[in-house]
Amino acid sequence: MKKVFILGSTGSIGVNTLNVLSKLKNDFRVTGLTVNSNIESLRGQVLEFEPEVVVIGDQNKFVEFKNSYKGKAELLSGEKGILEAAKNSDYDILVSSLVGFAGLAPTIEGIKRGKRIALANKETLVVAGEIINKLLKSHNSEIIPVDSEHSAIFQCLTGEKPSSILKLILTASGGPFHKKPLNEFKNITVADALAHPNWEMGSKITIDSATMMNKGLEVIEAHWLFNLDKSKIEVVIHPQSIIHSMVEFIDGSIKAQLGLPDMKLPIQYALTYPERFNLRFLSTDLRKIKELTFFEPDFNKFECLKLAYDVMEHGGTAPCVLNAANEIAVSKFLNGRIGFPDIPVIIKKSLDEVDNHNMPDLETIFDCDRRTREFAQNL
Ligand code: MN3
Repeated sequence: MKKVFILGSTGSIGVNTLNVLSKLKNDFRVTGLTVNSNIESLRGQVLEFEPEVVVIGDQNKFVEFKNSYKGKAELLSGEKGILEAAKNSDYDILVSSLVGFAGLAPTIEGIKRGKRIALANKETLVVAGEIINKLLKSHNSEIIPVDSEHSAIFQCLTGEKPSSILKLILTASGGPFHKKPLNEFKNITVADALAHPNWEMGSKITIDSATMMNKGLEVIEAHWLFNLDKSKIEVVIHPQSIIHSMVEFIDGSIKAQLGLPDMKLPIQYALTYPERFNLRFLSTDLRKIKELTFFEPDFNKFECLKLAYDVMEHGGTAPCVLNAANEIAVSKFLNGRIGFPDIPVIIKKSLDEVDNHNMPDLETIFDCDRRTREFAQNL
């Protein structure tokens, strides 16, 4: 019986994880859940899975939940509570599915305990990849990617030698604006940007998909996860989202992983690896899909993707600045304070103005994140 702790259980990945686990109750038990403020959904989850510890980020919601809760779970609150639970509670697998930079600190607690990390929070590797890789080694912990592209590559690489890899090919749906001309980007509304053609996700990652920053973050994530130079990581637009990513080997062979765009598959694989468990309702009928097409990404139109490649060149805290500025820019766009084309502008200005530190330690990264947010907020 494997014990699972879920960071962010009412988000899109968290809900899908519980969905998967509800059918694997003979092999897995949920021991911990954390949410930010959605205590309405949390109540049902707690009733069904009876975790030992529950953390609620928002203080008011914590009090509200505590006053009506009659179960036996230990209740904690705030960022401190999340860290404490990640540090001390009982689990074998940490599902890291908080949104953004907030996922970093609790994920590190899981790594330091030598646990398996089912990683959906790509920002952890984007801002602190080098440090994370060192910690994984010294604490004998492992990351199994949940991000569908990285799960695909991970599956393609099973049984292969690193020296056989020619390049990784990350597929991207292209988002809702793949065909829209650049001069119309200024008219894009929040509703337009939130209408993703293939995937149902939270609002932050959906906007990231529309700007293609999501793919940029994934290139950086792949760089650290698979220890490959950025020159060996390519992006190809594949609007059907059936091929989740590919690996080309030195003999010209390309391996791809295919399936319907449903996060349950990569989530379950990260939990059960190296085993595969039944998930047959996800069976893909290629005769119905008929067509798989591919295009080159337009780096002029999707500047965020280019910026992500650029920060890998600079290294140091540049990816942290990119990520923090992007989080602020996306929230400003969602609040109607800036236009869609302003997102890369804010990121560029932040990269120009916030100073870069080489070989940062964790403290430097937290400081860089704070300073960048402040700077981007005031733009
Ligand atoms: Mn992805």
